[in-house]
Amino acid sequence: MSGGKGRLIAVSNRVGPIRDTPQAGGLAVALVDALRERGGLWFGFGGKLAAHPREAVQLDSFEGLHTATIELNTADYHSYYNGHANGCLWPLFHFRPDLVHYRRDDYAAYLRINQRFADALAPLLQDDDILWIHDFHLIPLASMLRARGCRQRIGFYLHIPFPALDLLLTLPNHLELLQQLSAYDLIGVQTPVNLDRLHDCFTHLLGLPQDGNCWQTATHTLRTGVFPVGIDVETFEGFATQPRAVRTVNRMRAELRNRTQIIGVDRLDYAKGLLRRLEAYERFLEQHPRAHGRVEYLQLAPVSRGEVGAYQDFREQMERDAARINGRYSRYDWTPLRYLNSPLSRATLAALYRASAIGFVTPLRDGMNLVAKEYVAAQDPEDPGVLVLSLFAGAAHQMNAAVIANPYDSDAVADALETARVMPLAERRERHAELLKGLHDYDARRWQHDYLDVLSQNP
Ligand code: GDG
Repeated sequence: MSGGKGRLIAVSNRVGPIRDTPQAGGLAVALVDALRERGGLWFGFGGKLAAHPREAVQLDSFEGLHTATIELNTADYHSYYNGHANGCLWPLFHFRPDLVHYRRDDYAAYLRINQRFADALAPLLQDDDILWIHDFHLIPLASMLRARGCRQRIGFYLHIPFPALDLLLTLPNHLELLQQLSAYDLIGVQTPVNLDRLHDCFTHLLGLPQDGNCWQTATHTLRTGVFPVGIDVETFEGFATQPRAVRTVNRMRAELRNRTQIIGVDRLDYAKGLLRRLEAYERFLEQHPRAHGRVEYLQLAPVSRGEVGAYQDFREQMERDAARINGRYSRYDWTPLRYLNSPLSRATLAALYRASAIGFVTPLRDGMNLVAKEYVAAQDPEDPGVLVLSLFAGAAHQMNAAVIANPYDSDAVADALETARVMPLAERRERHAELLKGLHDYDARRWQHDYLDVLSQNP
């Protein structure tokens, strides 16, 4: 097997768009950063569905970023993406078995789409390429590439949490999933607790012999490791301080008239804890009448996976709860909550983070959560805001200087908001400096270097 001097081939469900602002979604943002830095090819679905998709791979390049994309069959894609990936694996891996819909037909489509990826990708590969496959949509891909004779080194990175053994057992094909994972040369996860859960399954369900982070399979040595995803800190700081952003921040501050702005930014997804977050904000308003008229909560929640049933129900409930809070507390001169579903540019987002004195990030379960990191990077170090962060975001493992709260305890989250609201400047600066140092120490570059270094080394 070859080492790591060749091209980097990054593979993810969706590629691009490479010419526009990246869409909402942490994976796209992190991958573009990694490929720009290292060079190589980004392979995946290009966004065009058809009853009879073209076999040919489309190649494209823009500012040093090369892509190879494929078209997919419409019906298969829906079963694979809305069905097995987002209707079964996503809720299961986020500890929501109540929302899991497993269907054999969806799983068959998931395998067919992965076969299609393997068929299109295998002929593009050179002997010394190194492959980095991303996320739960593509778990079987390494085993399928191996079946087509590919000998390159292949790594997998899981952006979302790995479930506890008991939960994984509820998946009818859990053994197959673990065998598919064991075909990789390296599996990376976000935090040590996810690694422990993965190890538990390898030991107790596959019975693989272990030596630290090395596992002996029938064919090769599989390695595992923790590689926390970081952001490109300088670029984000740059967004927040460019003249247009500064004008947005100033305008927003003038409109706020000394009110404290709380900001939440999440794909509209039940795992992000938005319903509990609204409940906690309502609790905060109940408990702190003096804050009425003095705080405003801006929640940005671009619509995501709108074709999956669980997301539609969740969206309706969000709208009801947001309306209830405003109905209960609004005054003619104050609206306590603004709730927006349309996506914004990254530059506007950075300006909004900077204009907000509190970053409100309380997922019920999250692989990492890049919003927590972006919020910190966008702050003015002289007068920084405070991050309120869920215990169950992977980011909490690295960001101890945030105000950490349990998202299932609405009183504790309400307390955390009040702690953040009244925190003295000296403490805000101290916490921010520590958080910012952590972002620099583990940024996007470090993430991809650490991962690709291990993948390139011989076990
Ligand atoms: C997965 C894991 C892990 C959001 N709204 C807008 C917008 N965004 C951007 C944010 C951020 C990204 O989307 C969201 O990233 P997260 O990390 O919070 O969450 P997921 O999308 O669920 O990502 C997650 C991540 O992968 C990386 O490993 O951290 O745990 O679930 O970058 O800024 N961007 C723009 N407009 C918006 O309205 N431009």
